[in-house]
Amino acid sequence: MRNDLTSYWMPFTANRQFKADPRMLVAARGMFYRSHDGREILDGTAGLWCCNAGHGDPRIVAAIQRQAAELDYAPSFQMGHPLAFDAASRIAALTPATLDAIFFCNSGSEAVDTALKVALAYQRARGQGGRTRLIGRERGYHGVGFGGISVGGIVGNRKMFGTMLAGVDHLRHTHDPTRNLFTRGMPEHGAELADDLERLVALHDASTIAAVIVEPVACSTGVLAPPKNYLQRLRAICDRHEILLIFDEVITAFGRLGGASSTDLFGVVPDIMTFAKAVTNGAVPLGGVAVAQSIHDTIVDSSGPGAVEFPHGYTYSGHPLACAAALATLDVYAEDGLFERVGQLEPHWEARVHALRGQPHVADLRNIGLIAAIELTPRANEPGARAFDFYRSCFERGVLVRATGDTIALSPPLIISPAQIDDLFDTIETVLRNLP
Ligand code: PXG
Ligand code: PLP
Repeated sequence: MRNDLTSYWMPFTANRQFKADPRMLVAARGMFYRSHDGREILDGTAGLWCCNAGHGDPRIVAAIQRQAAELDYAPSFQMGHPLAFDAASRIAALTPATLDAIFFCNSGSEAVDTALKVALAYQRARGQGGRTRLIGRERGYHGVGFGGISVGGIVGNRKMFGTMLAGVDHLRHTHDPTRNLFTRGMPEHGAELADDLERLVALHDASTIAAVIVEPVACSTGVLAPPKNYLQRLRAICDRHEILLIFDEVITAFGRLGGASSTDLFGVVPDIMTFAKAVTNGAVPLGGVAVAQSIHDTIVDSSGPGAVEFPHGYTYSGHPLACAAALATLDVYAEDGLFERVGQLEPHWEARVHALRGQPHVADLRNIGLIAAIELTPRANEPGARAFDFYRSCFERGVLVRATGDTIALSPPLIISPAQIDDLFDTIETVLRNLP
């Protein structure tokens, strides 16, 4: 390794362990990364859940190259450029029919902060300024901004950072291994866990609650699909109490579940949804929120002429390169039928996932869309260690997976072939059989 590794403080990484034994990726094409030692690595995670069209698609590369030469940057405040409007229209056409106002930022974390701020601004604009409370859910991941960790429910991401936002509360999570082990798709049991919102309404009163934010499928915590009817029930309770429902679709949006958003699969329409990651195939950072037109109109119409109606935005909101990448990416998804491909691959995917039942260390298996989780039995007094060894061993054998806690998450690019699904699971079986 030629590089000096000292200066780069790596995100969500065991820095000392990594720097003692680094894993570097130097190139990528299609389904494969190339490692610094020249090996082809099958991408079982679409990078970090973003590269749904695989790597280096020439149509996306060309669009970014063209845009960099044409207009590298344009101020985002009090100024526009055509591609930002085009990208917003294109995204609005893919999100649920009522979500037509698109606000751009640069990441999922910023999208979450933006969504929470839209919710607060809306409640105030409609004369409900007392509704300042935000409700998240245990085990939720909403990025790393102060808003996101406040509504998030992963203790390791919260405990170092003090009191965060005030007035946040959390719903119970939906994982119930006593009733829902080895679930294919949505768990049968647990719709009633949505009623936990009624507990929080009884505790705080609805007049203090602005919004509830959940991931339709909670991915980072280990892939938890919503129990059947859970999201419908949550939607109904929000409606009853005039609480906004925010879906954090940073992972689920644009293909992962076989549709543009989770609404295409679950049929539940949020008031606000976030997106990031796959919107540009990961090639240029871009995040955003899709907001109900009525929410947008209430905020915008509540201030006088000439006023900045929503004092929020980023230097790089609607960045030209990101918008070019988004437009090209969404074209590729449509041209190549990649959302539909998920439905075609799913039976084989699900069969290979659940064929792992009975292998050493396998405590649970879950799948939905082109996502799977392999939950391992943890080693005594060493949480996460077995899954991390599994991840390293897969990497040595030429397969990239993701370890979170003692769960292995899989989310390959949607271009994966059935034969590559077999390669992925053949390697996983070998690793499981040899794992201490
Ligand atoms: N919300 C959700 C639902 C996410 O999954 C974010 C917000 C934050 O996005 P940014 O772009 O700020 O990272 C995410 C990100 C993993 C993993 O392995 C998941 C994410 C990021 C990195 C790793 O589970 N999700
Ligand atoms: N900090 C300082 C000192 C700034 O001037 C700015 C933007 O102008 C920011 C933070 C916010 O940066 P961004 O708009 O890229 O989020």
